[in-house]
Amino acid sequence: MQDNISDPISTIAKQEGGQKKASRDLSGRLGNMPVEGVQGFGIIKHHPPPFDPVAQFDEAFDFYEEHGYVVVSQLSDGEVTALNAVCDAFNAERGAEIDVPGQGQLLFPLLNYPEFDGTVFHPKTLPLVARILGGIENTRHIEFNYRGWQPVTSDYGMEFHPDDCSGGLLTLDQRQTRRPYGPPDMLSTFTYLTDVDRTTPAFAVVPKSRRTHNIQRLRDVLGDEYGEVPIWGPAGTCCIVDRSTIHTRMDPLEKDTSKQRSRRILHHVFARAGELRNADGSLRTGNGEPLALTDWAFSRGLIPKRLALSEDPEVARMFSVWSTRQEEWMAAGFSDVFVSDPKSARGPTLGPYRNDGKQTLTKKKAAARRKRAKRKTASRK
Ligand SMILES: O=C(O)CCC(=O)C(=O)O
Ligand SMILES: [Fe+2]
Repeated sequence: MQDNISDPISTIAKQEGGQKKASRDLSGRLGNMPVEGVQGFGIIKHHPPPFDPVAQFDEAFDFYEEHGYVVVSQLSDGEVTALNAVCDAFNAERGAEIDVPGQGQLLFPLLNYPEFDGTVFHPKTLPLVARILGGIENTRHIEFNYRGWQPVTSDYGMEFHPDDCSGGLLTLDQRQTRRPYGPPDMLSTFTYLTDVDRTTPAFAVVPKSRRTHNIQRLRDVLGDEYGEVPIWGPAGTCCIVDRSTIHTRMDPLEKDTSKQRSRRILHHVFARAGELRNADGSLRTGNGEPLALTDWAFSRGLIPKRLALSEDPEVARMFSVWSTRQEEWMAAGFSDVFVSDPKSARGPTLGPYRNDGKQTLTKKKAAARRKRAKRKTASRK
């Protein structure tokens, strides 16, 4: 079977086997801060103008396949205005309750804000998302978060990183060696609700990085082709990206904080369901998994009744990947008290927040939970 993605890192990785790592080749997040005081190497490159994902469907898909990301125009001005009005309301209502240290404002709109449901099924992006994931029948929604950032009070200096792909089930080695590479296991869409340019932070990607987690090695391999690409565009612009592509929230290039502006972003994560086999016949792992639970984000990944039990079969299928926490919530009759997370609430906060990040899962418990979730997901496919 031919490989469909030829990022150079995948061929280099084999040749390097057994060689000693260069000392600067630290893995993980530390390895992605090679230059003091700079995010990445500071080698800034630019993406072409956003594609119209309907009129330029094939071109947008081809660009994605080559680079691991693509930028498209998604929301209309009317949609941006309407969604921002909802965000204004929940920001005013929740205040500091949704301020997460180091993260800015974080809200999970899926549970109580049906106003955003259309962004999951958006006609501009869903067909392209589905094509990348190998068909709408294999496309599942697993997370939705809203993030707000303000100059000075929000954090600066996020490291370049891949988002942990497949809840840690897919190792770097598997990502580097599987043939064919695509379709990916997970795909993110980042949609801007505010204009993004050099005065704001920008979602930024390292093209062709989906098969590594270290930008130093990638730069060695790509040479002059290596670049860090801030996604700039008007509100309504959307970046569709392999979840394992290396990315960050790039600080505003404008360093005078009095000239910096705030930014709002919507982040959806889709997973590929169904079975895929490698060229050698072995079963590919990592597909269709719910995201691992984070304690400070208790309502992350929960799906409300109107979607999980929708009578519309296409909606129900889209929301059919359930974590064990989801099953516990359903067993509790979708009770508000069970969620108790201001980061997904609407209206006045009910009772104490039971999952404020102080509770920690032991490693053993977390592993058992993942194993159970895996078994359940597999039995539903
Ligand atoms: O806010 C951004 O631009 C990127 C955030 C990020 O890395 C993430 O949500 O995984
Ligand atoms: Fe990330």
